[in-house]
Amino acid sequence: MSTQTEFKVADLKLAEAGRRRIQWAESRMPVLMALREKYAASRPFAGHCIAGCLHVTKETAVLVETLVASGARVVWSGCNPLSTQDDVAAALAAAEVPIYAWHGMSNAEFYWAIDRCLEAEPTLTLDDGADLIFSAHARHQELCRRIHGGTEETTTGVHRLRAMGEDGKLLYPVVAVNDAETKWDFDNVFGTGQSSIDGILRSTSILLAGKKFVVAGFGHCGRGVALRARGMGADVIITEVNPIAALKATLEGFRVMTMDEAAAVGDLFITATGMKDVIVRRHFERMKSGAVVCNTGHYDCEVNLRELEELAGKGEEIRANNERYTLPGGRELFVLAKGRLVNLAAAEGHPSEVMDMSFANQFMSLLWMSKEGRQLERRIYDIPPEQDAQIGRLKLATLGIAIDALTPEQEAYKTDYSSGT
Ligand code: RBV
Repeated sequence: MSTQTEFKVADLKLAEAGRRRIQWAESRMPVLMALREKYAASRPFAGHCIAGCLHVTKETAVLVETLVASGARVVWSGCNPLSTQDDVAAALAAAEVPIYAWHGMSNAEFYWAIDRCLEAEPTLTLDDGADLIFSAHARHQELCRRIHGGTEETTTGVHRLRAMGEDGKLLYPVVAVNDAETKWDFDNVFGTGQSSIDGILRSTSILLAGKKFVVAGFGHCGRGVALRARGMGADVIITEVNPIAALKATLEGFRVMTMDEAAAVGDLFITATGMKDVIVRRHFERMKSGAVVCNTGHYDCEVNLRELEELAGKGEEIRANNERYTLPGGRELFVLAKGRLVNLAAAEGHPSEVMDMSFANQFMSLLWMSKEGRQLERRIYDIPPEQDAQIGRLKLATLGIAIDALTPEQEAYKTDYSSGT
């Protein structure tokens, strides 16, 4: 074993604290740990190098170490400048994982870290937001010819990669992990719901009960946040651009209005849209003094902070992950986590229990691609329903929950078009 693993983290002395947090996550991720146990002997990833670009959290560390235990060489960078948990990064570096990630890295350092991972000549890539795939395509095309495939963790990344695939620009196949039922119906809804509220509370400690809580976007993530905020007694308002999503929100009992209307009434705003410029100058101009603004979408362009700075100058940090902007006339607005993912920057990201299923999907998708070799088409692949069902069954078993099974007669009845009423 090399004792000279290259890495760049904030402070290696944090490794012990990081290790304790990783152990805590392991105790809450039984599906991933079962996969680790299952593949530790056969080491199916032997000979593969997996480059990952995904939030460096305690849950991600459990995934990384499961891939290593299954025979892979793994190199890692964070997928967001503010989401790296420095103690976890230190623990991975101490365990000889080449990792290039620290909290607060600049944009230039972010791409520097990705390039370090690509220089390791991966055969598989794992993304959250597709920055690694985009970088490989833009700056390391020769490498793309050797990569068997990649995976993508999040909605925004999948949207962009599907567009790239449709334009015939993908140089290697990608599995859309985000679109697995055992991912987006749980991670995106319950993970985002809880962790976003967690980030808001850690950075503000406000009372949610009675607050006008504006959620922009009623997709999986926005719905998750809306449900949890309502559960805490907030008066939740939804803004949407999609008529079906707006109707769903209405029939789930939420008030729906435009952002122009909501801007004047909201106490707290959270964007979960995947779209840029959802909250812009004219909205800031209408907001009440004291309003809190944050984002839980993948990129930091949903809240246009440049336009806020044009109105109010630079923000002043008044507590961790909370900056005050004072507008002419004295009105104050508060922005959390610099408009980046509030759940990962101001809290710890999604709870381990949901990441267990998301990362089991990551593991199994990478395993499938490693077996298929270079013969797959250069397009986006969906998770096969059997994989979803298998992960669902495993998760239920770890929760000690039994379900019924159809009899053969019932199975036949499902498709029996002659049985009538
Ligand atoms: N996410 N990861 C975590 N605790 O490791 N929390 C959230 C974690 C992922 C989640 O799967 C989502 O799709 C993505 O972060 C958004 O960047």
